[in-house]
Amino acid sequence: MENPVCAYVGLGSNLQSPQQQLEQALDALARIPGTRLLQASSLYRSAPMGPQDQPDYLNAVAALETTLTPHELLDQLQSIETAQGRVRGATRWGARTLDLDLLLYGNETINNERLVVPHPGMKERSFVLYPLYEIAPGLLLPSGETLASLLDNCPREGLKVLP
Ligand code: 5RU
Ligand code: CA
Ligand code: CA
Repeated sequence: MENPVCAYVGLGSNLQSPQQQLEQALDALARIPGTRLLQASSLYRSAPMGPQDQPDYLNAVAALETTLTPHELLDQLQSIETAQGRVRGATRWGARTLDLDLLLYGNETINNERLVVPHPGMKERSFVLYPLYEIAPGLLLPSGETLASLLDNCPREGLKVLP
């Protein structure tokens, strides 16, 4: 396979059986053409950050190896969201059946109208950093920052690993 890169994807759900949504999404990630699912974190439960008038979230992070371009991978992630009933409502940051975020794509920095990588919010979000640390504790970001240093500045808050 040509130039495979490691990509990390954040998964989130707080509607319609979130645990099933995340399990189904992991299965769908494993079936993306040109892509292997290398690792998946545990599932984590937390209170909503941002707008709080919505149910608690389940989150996880997956490591993929892919020969797709970042935009091809983004297209695949969005089609999985749509297949699992994602409805884009009027409210920003509202409840959703499935949210798949491209967190990291190799060591690349991407900034265009469709895609910003590393994912802008990830450095302050415990529900991203702790699951990511579970599967990639030695990770270095394109900026040169270590994942461990980001975690030092990110309280765990109410983040719980699902039994
Ligand atoms: C503002 C602050 C807006 C943090 C957002 C999730 C944010 C969430 C999620 C949890 C959102 C974006 N809370 N809030 N898990 N997404 N726990 O996946 F994340 S909306
Ligand atoms: Ca998203
Ligand atoms: Ca998100």
